[in-house]
Amino acid sequence: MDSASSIQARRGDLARTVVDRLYERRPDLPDRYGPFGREKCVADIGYHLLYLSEAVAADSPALFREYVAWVKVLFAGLGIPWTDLEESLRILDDVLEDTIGGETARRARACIAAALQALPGAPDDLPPLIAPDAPHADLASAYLEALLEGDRRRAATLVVDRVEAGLPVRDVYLHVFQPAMREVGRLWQTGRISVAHEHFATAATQAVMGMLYPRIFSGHRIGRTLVATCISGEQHEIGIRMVADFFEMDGWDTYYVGANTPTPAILRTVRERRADVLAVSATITGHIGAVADLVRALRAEAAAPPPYVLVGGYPFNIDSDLWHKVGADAFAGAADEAVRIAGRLVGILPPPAGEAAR
Ligand code: B12
Repeated sequence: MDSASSIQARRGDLARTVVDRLYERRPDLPDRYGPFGREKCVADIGYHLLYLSEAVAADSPALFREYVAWVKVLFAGLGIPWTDLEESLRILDDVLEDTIGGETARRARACIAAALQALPGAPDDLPPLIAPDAPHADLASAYLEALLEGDRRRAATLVVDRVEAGLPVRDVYLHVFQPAMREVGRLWQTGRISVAHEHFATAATQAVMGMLYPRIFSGHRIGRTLVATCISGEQHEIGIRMVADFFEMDGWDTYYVGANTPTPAILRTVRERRADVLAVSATITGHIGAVADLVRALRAEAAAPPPYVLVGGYPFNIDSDLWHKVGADAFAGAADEAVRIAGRLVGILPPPAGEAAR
């Protein structure tokens, strides 16, 4: 998997060429998007190219198709017609043919074609992510409401009271924090709340997770070690923190190093801790290349046998083959599944019927 594709290297130039052509064709745009519109448009096309280059490197049209569907919703919230997005992608397609050419352009254009085909039918709004009939939906909704009202104390009390009444921490993680945070993302994406709300909800949730720690760091040990990290550049850390906590609750010794960890620091930590499993999280598709680079660097180390590598996060949930393409040993879509899969990798749980372990 080649992350340093020629598209990524020429992102700035390509974005500007697309926007020049778009503004030439559309004399109405300066009035519609105002004096800063043109530069914002260059930045947007730059993002499209970042996602496109990762989709090309991973040979995954699905990644780009999902990204474009996501942009459609985002743009609807900002009052930008999806047909403007469609037009800019068509121009991008031409620009790639004219400027990049070869196999890279062919793969990129296949990704754009898949995205363009799906675009008209993709929704421009998203349904709420806390389903009323989901387990503990009442608590998840009340927790979210408290967060959106800026009432961290109420949010914490709601959760702590239910845990004291017997609700397992695992259920709080998977059925309260996870859907509430994903709903926060939907509300931001559709223009209903601000980034400040997103930051507040994150900080509050991390604080409440901290309050539950006495219940996490207790019990039996199984003599296995997990190092858990976000890939370099990645700021989304709640998901991987949940993963680490699930391992801790199952008796693993965990070493959670958090957001945006540089690759050399991850490699060193794995050595120092003699990790059995390295869990790596990436949420932003633009970081997939860095995950592949990390796995390569880990396997190239001559010393002790490398740990098993488990990956997860948003793009891995979209493309079910992506874990394989980045060279990992396995992937899991959620924290509970991650512990089961790692248990099989290290041989403390039997493989599922009909499958052999590595
Ligand atoms: C909070 C948040 C932020 C915070 C993160 C702060 C922090 N300290 O964590 C801040 C404000 C910094 C942020 C920034 C950005 N964010 Co943001 N963010 C979110 C939000 C709302 C919640 C993330 C979260 O905690 N989810 C809950 C956890 C529990 O779910 P999870 O991460 O999926 O994790 C589970 C599984 O995926 C899996 N898993 C995760 N990692 C791993 C690893 C392994 C090894 C395994 C096995 C499993 C596994 O297990 C977890 C537990 O079950 C999401 C919405 C969403 N859908 O998640 C958007 C979201 C991820 N962000 C998004 C975006 C666009 C951004 C920004 C680019 C712009 C922005 N909003 O400011 C920047 C990029 C920052 C960067 N470089 O990383 C988009 C991404 C869309 C896309 N197409 O890529 C989302 C989906 C919002 C949306 N609906 O549009 N964000």
